[in-house]
Amino acid sequence: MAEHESLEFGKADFVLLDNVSLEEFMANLKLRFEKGRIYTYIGEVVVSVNPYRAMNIYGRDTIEQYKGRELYERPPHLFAIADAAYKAMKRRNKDTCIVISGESGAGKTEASKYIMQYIAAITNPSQRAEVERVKNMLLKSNCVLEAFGNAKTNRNDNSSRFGKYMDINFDFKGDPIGGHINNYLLEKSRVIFQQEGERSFHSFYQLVKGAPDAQLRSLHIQRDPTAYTYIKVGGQIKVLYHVQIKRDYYGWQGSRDLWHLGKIKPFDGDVTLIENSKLVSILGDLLSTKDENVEKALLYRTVATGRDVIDKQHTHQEASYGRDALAKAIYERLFCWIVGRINDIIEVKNYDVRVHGKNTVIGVLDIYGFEIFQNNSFEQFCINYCNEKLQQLFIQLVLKQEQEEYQREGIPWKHIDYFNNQIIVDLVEQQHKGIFAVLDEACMNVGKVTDEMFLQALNGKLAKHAHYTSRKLSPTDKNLEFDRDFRIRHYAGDVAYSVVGFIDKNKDTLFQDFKRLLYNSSNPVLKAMWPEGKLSITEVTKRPLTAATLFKNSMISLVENLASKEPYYVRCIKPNEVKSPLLFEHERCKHQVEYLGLLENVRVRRAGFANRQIYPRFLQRYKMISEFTWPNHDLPSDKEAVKRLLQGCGFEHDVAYGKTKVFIRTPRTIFSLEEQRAEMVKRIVLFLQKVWRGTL
Ligand code: AD9
Ligand code: MG
Repeated sequence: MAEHESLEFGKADFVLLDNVSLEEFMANLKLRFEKGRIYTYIGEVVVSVNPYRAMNIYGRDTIEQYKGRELYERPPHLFAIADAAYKAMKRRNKDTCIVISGESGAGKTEASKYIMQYIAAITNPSQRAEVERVKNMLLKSNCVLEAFGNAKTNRNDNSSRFGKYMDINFDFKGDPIGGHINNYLLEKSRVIFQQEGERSFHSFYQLVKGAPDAQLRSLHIQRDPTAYTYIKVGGQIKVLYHVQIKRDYYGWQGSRDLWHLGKIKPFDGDVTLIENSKLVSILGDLLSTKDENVEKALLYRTVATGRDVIDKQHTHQEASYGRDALAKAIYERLFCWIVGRINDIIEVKNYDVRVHGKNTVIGVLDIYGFEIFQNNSFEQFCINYCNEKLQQLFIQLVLKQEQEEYQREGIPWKHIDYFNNQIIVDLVEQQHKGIFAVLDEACMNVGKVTDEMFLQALNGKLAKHAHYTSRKLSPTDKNLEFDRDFRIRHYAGDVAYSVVGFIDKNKDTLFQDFKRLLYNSSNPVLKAMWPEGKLSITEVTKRPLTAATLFKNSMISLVENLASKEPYYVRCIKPNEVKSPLLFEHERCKHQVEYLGLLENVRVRRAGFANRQIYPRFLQRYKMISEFTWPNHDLPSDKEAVKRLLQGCGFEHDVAYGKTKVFIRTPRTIFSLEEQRAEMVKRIVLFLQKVWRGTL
């Protein structure tokens, strides 16, 4: 427990509140926010409130203060949690992960960057060149991925539109030797459409504003972003941070392979481009393929009818659909390609486990936060489902397993209630009955299935579900404005989703003609992005997995991966809707504290134990500090020996004895045991040295 700060700043750990009530929790959170203390602990969980202003707490001097320290020795900070994860990995050879959660704009991405910076700053004291290279690449990759994967939304000016999980690999010395990034579902529909007040991905505006004239000319791009339909839909073409954009642009343009991105930029969103042969020839040039092939792919579709293969002309609507699908797919594949290139550069090389020992991992997860917009579609549905999954993981690891373990070990325990969102996770992902399953079934049907038919199917299957409703099921509900909406009661609030576009987005069809077109490009990078283009029309038979199924599978494996590591949590809170550094909107914050389950977290933590170890392991580590156990004990069991040891040290009041494990309430006790152990180890070494030298 962090106790060192003056009380003027409130309690540094919510566990120290006099009474665990929502009122006291909120009063402490507000007091600390107003005093500029944006971080507070719940045991080892960091609660962070977005300050919306530059804080002078991330510099070199602060890093030095946290390096190698125990959590409760310094004021709460992200650096302390990063250090704890690092220490656990180094001391105990454990894979750890830092899970950062909170709604859109709460500060997850910023937190993940500070954590990475901290880890980079405290490692590689001997300045090995290869390690420096890896660290550099890990840090720089952020800039590139943010340019291509972040955008201004109505919730956040720099909103992550993809999920990111980054593993950092460490060698036996604890220095970073590589890494790997997994990216999750990029919101590619943004390439062709933005809600009012929003923008497309930063990269488009950075290119238009930042690239030198000659480069733009060679890409046939004008400086004026209003010339491009796709990036002005949201009406927010104004570049927000001109200076920064220039810097960012130069940040990623250094990676010369990325340049072909520019080549797709002029892909303007007008079907008239077919009428405008100049645009077709620009596209042919930029895609390194023949003009007539571009035109044909945009206007025709090759279909197999029995043994015959014919070219069927698109209707106006089909052509528009195909053009948009192509633009989205090119951007998405480019994004994945960039991630792949970064992975090539940062992957662990030349590491021999037999020589260097096990390499361990710290994973950092920064996803898109829970979001509610004026109009919510398939993308919001996926993003919010992802947040449900992470909340479920938190519940499993922090609230549920903890309590189950006390019960299993026979430690007296009064159960603490919490809302378990598993019911909502099931509502979305359950086989046969879940929303994704119903959607997939609708997409599987031959013949024309409309979004409305999908909604009907949902209504039929889920009419009785406590977390699902729609206009049809609740006709008098004033919060459901449209017939086309269904509403989910999420852990973090109610969201009405418009079904319009669900079927198309889930099928995610891209005509094979486009894949073939790009596979046949003479640009090797483009070609490599479209391997399926190799197949001829008669060879393409297998239906690809739907977007929902792919996303669901990737979320399930993400959660499995996180659960296999020792988790550390950062819970981010957004203090207001207007990005103000001063405003603490009480109701908004209270709502987040409630849905994040923070109060329950305090209760479990407060009644619980910070540390636990099975008896033999505990003895092995600390037996040298007690005469009863060193070098061996003669007590009937390890449990008895541990009891004697702890009694002897005067820690009896701070521990409980389970069936197989000893439970220690405060970290301070562990810290003290560690100190005594270090002292004894030193003495033993000195003693042995004397014995060897024969001076004893
Ligand atoms: V989203 O789910 O990707 O839409 P995030 O990632 O939770 O969201 P982000 O980290 O992007 O939010 O923070 C939003 C903005 O808040 C940043 O652009 C900063 O302007 C501001 N912010 C967040 N954290 C800090 C901080 N520690 N110090 C200063 C901050 N400003
Ligand atoms: Mg983010």
